[in-house]
Amino acid sequence: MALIKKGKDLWFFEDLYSDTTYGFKVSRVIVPETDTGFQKLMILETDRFGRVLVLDGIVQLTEEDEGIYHEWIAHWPLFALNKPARHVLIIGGGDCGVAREVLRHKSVEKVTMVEIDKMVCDLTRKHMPAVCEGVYEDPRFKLIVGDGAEVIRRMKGQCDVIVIDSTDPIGPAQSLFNTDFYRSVYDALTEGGITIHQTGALILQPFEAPGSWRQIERSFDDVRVVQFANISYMGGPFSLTAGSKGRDVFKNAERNALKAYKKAGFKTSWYSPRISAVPYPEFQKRLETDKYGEEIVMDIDLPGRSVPDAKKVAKWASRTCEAIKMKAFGKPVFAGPRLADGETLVQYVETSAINYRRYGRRAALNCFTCAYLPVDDAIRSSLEFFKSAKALCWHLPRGSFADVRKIRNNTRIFEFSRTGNRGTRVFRPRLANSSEVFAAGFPFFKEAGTSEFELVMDIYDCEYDKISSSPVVARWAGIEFPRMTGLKPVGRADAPDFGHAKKKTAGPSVIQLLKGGSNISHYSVNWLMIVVNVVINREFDLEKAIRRTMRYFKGKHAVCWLLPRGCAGMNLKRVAENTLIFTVENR
Ligand code: AG3
Repeated sequence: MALIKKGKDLWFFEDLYSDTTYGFKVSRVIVPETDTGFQKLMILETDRFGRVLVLDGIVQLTEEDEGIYHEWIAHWPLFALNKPARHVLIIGGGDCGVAREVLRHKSVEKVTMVEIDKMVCDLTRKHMPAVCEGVYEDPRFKLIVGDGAEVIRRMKGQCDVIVIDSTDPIGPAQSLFNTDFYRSVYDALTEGGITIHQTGALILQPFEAPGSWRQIERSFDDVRVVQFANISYMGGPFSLTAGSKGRDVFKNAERNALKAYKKAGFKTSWYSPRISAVPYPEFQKRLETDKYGEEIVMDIDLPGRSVPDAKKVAKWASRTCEAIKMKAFGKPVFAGPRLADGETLVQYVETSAINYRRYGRRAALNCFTCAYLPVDDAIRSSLEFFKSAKALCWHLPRGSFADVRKIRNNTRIFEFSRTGNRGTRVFRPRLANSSEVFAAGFPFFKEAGTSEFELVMDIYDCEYDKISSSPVVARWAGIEFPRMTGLKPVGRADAPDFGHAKKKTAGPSVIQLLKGGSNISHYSVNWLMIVVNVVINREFDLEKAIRRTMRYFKGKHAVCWLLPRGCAGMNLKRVAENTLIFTVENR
């Protein structure tokens, strides 16, 4: 599909996106599409851009503008260092453009390049010799043909800079975009070392840079996004994400660069130490604080004598959708029209779900979105709908990769009244140790009047294959979770495909109604993370449930909350003291 005849001219159109592309006129096909055993390679000649290297239908470089990318990805980390670089490792980069730029630094004694696909080296060397000019002749340069993810494990503490010049995280480069790989990159760096990775077009690949950021953030001491724009990589601003070993490395990056550049004694065409390393600081700020979603949890008293049935609650759900400006997806899910005590009703929305269940005369409401959530509007309209005077509220930042202390601080517990709006007192949950929660005899229902509770889990670093498959997540919700907790499923797990994953708003979602409550979960395939809410009126083995769930999805780290539900009217401070936040590691 990449090459198309237009009249008597031959045109190339890039295959990367299904709904947008760019193209150029080809004057000659130098290497017709060839299967290298790893990918499909093609080299084209154009009048405008010179020769162009294409892998799997995606433009990797053109002779005309390769300097922009190669200069930034090589010189930014090398000049940012607190010390002159001696050993540089390049993963990928078979065309040798990165190696060429790295070798211009006189301090560099050794450049090791690990390329999995030797045909990329051979064919670009033959047909685009200017890109690798001087590289193969330089005694400091060593090529290893092999898998970078494996070779790097043998290089502990040896490299000052590691440049990952890979293709996009589809095809052979997939193993270069996960946490285990990033951890081995960290281990291979010397103290004060820097790694840098190409992480895609900011706007056209909206989850790539944030995804890599979150993974690099977990393994490295500091993170930066470096941006540039060229012609080859369609889509305006393009990102490189860098990680440092050591806290203070990037702090001095600009100053180091100005000094080292002056001393280096060579000129660059595109890179400059005078351009701020972070041309879009607001974008970086957003990455630092971003979260996957947010949730407002409300406990309200139901006035009057009658209790709402499913029809009425479905109306609340659709009102809530209006209030928070979210489209409802599909029909509400519930066990029976009467909506008996402890029974849940769930309405999927564009990016996640809102739900209701009732215990006696109290209702436990949750409203979760993976987009901006107008919290006050959600509460106000719910109070209005049920004619309830007051809501006890927990506002939770979900899937925020920050430290648990920061997550605790961003968790707010407060009251909200129909007439007086938000109460002025705001409390935080208590930071607990998992061993306290997992101890035998942990009091679930310590507070008089609470007979149900909620376990909220955000599990990070899960395995892609586990969380992207609807049958696999449905099996966890419908069979494994009831088995590990002894909670009784009501009906089967509901895991419809609304195309969230494809649209990249979120992953699949799953509902399992339980006897006395429910288990609702959402899966973020882009951030390798899942969020789970279990509201229930009986105890179960928390440690078993959390650890086994982490094991099932191969998750490595979890941030959990435990909320006492159904305590509207209880002293707010006591509610906060009984609301716990804790982490669980599974390394
Ligand atoms: N490697 C990075 C190509 C990225 C293309 N991706 C994209 N346009 N989203 C280039 C190899 C050059 N040495």
